[in-house]
Amino acid sequence: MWVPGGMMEHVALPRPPMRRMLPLTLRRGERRLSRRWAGRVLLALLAVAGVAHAEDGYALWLRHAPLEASVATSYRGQLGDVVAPDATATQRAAREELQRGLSGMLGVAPRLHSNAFDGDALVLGTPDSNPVVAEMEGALASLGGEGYLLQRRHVGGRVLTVVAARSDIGVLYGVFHLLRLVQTGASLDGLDVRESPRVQHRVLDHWDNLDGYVERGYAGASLWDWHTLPDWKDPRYTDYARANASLGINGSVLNNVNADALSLSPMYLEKTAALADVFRPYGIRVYLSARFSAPMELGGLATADPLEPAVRQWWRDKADAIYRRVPDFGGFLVKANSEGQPGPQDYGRSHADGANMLADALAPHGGIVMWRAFVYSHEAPGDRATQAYREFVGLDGAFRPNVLLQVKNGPIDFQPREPFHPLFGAMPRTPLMMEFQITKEYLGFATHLVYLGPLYEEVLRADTRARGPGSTVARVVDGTLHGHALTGIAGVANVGAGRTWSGSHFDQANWYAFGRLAWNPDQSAADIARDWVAMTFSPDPAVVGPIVAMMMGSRQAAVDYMTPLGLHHLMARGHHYGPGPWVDGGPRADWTSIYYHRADRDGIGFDRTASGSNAVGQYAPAVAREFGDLSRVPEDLLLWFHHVPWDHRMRSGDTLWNALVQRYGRGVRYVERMQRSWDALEDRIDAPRHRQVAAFLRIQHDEAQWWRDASVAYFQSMSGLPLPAGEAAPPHPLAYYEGLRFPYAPGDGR
Ligand code: GCW
Repeated sequence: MWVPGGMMEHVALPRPPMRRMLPLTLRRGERRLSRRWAGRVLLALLAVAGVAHAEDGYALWLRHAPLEASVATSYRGQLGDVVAPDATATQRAAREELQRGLSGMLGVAPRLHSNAFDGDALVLGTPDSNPVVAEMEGALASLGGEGYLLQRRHVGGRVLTVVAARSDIGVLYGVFHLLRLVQTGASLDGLDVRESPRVQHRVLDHWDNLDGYVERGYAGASLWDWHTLPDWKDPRYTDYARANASLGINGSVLNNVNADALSLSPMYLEKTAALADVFRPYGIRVYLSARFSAPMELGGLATADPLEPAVRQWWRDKADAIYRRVPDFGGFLVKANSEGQPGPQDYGRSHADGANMLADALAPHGGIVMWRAFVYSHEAPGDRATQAYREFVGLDGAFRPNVLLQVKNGPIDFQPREPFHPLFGAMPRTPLMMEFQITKEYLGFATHLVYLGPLYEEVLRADTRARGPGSTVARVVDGTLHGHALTGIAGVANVGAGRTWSGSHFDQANWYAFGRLAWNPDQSAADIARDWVAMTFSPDPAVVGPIVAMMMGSRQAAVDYMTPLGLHHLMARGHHYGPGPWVDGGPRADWTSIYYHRADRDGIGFDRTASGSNAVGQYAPAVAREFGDLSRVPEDLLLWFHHVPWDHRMRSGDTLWNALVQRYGRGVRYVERMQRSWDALEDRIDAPRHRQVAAFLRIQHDEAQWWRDASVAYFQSMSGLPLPAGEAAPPHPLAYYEGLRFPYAPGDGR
C-alpha cells in the first residue's frame, strides 16, 4: 500500500497560520460567541506564536497548531465556555491542557468557569466536582478508576459537551482525548465515547544510569538530572508527564534494570520523591529497578539470600522507607540472574523466592513486583530461545499475587522480527506483563524511520492457541484469557534530553503508539499512525496519507534490509550498530551471529523443530505444528525455525538464496521510496523538521545499503552462489565490511 508522491501535486497549499486563525464568515451564534472570545484573542495569539515558531519537535503530538479558520470557528461554536473544577492538582492540569490546547488550535483562549454557568458549555468533572456529571453517575459506574466518557448532551435547552469520569485522572485522560478529536478534525456531533484502559499498569521502563548515560538510548542523556534533584524540578519533567498522560501511560521506572543499588539510598530516594511529586497530578506512579544485592551493597549484609531473615527485614525496612517518602510508589522492576546481574540463584533459590521476598515487602503498601523473564545463560546448554521458558514455566502459580512476570515480546531480544514469546499463554496462573522495546536498539537506532506500531500489533494479535483459537497475546496481557485482574505492559523508553525527546521526529511515533496500544491493545497501528501524523504534522489528508503509508511499511523494510526471512541477531558486537553476520568468538556463543544463522556451504537457519532444539515444542500444539512444518511456517519466520538448503523452494517457486538477496534489495528500495515521498512533502512540512527527516532518511538509506551489501557479501561467501539477475554485487569485498569500527557508537551498555 503505497501512496505515490505524485498524487499530492494538485492539492492547495495550506495558508500560513496567522491568516488561518482569523474567522472569515461567521454564522449568527458564532458571531455572538466570537465576540465573547475576542477579548482573549491577543493573549492566545501570543501563546500560539510561542508554539508555532518552535518547530523543533519539542511539542510532540501535543503541538496543537492552529486549525483552518472555518474549522476553528466551528469548534468554538460547538464547545462554548468551559466549566471545570480547579480544586486539585489534577483538575488544574486538566484545565491547563484545555486552555493550552484550545488556544493553540482555535486561536483564542476559552473562558473558564469553576462552576455554575448557564450557556452552552464544555463541562469537565466527576460526580463530586460537577452537578451535571453527578446526574450521570449511573453511566459512569462501569468505567473504572481511569475511564472516561465524552458526550454531547442536551440539558434544559443547553448543549453540553461533557468530559465525565469517576476520578480526576479519568477527566484528564478525557480532556486529552477531546483535544485529539479537535486536533485531528473529528466531528463532535453526537459525540459519545466511552473509554477505559484494558491494561492496569502501563509503564515506561527507562534504562537510565545515575551518571546520565542511557543504555541503548539514542536521544541524548537521561532526562533525569539527578544532581539538581530534588531542589530543581526541571519543567521538562512536567512536559514528560503531560505527554505520558495524554496516552494514558501511568507508570515510570526511573532507572536501568542493570541497576545501581544507590538508587535505593536515602539521598536518591529524595530525588525520586521529587519526580513522583511532579508526576502525581498526571496519574503517573514511579517505580525503581531494584538491584538484588542491595542489602549487601547498601546494608552491609553478608548475603542477599531471599530466604535469610535479615535480608527479608532489610527489604521490608527499605519498602517502608520508600513509602514514607513516596506514598504511591509503584514497586520494583527486577532483572536477576541475567547477563551478570545478581539474583536468587546465586544462593540456590528460585526466581519465585526472589520475587516473593520483594513482593512481601511491598504488599502492605500496595506495591507490585515486575520480575523479568529475560534470563539466559551461556552455561546452560541448548538454544537460548528456549531458556526463559524452561526456567519459568515450572514456577507457574508460585508467585505472590502482587508479582507480574515481565516477558519480552519474543524469545531472543527485541529483534526486528521474532515469533511471540512461548511463555505467553503457557503460565495460566501467573499474570504476564508484556515488555516491548520502544528505543530501537536493533532497528536502526534513532536515525532510521521505523514505525513500531505494526511490530507491536503483530505480537499482540498473535494467537497463542493456549485456550483454543482467539487466545491472542493481547488477551494474555489484558488478563482476560486466564482471568487476571493484575495486568501490565511496559515499553523500554526511547526518550532522552535531546530536544526531540526521542532522538528523531519519527521516533516520537513509537512512544505514541506504545502508549495508545497499552491503553487498548486491540487498536490498529494504522489508525494510531493517522492520529499521530495529524497531531504532529498536519491533519491535511495530503500530509497524513503519504506519511502513514511510509510508516506502515517501514518496519517490514527494516526487517528486509537487516534480517529477512526469520534471520536474527546479526548486528555488530557490543554497540549493535550496523551489520555483523560474521560475528564469532568472544566470551559467549550466544552473543555471536553465527550461533543464530548457522550458515554454511549447504544452507542457513536455526533448526528449532523437533529434529533440532525443539523450541517449537514450547508453543501450544497447534502453533508448534505450524511453526514446525516447513510447508506451513510463515516465510517471515522460516530461518528462525528451520535450517534449509540454499536451493530450498520458496512459495514463489524461487530459491531461498535468490529470495534472501531480493529481500535485502527490497528493503533498500523501500527507503528510497520513503525518500521520494518525503521530498514531495517539502512544501507542506515546516522547514526545520523537513530538513532533519530528509537528512535522517539519507542516513537510513546509506545504512540500509550497507546492511544489504555487507550481508549479501557475507552470505555469498557461505553459499558460493551467484547473485540473482538484476542484483548488484556489493561494492566492497567482505573484508572491508568486517573491518569497519565504530568506537563511539551510542547507547552501548556501560
Ligand atoms: O538486549 C539486551 C541489551 C542490554 C539490556 C538487556 C536487557 C538492559 O543489549 O543492553 O540491558 O537486553 O533487556 O536486560
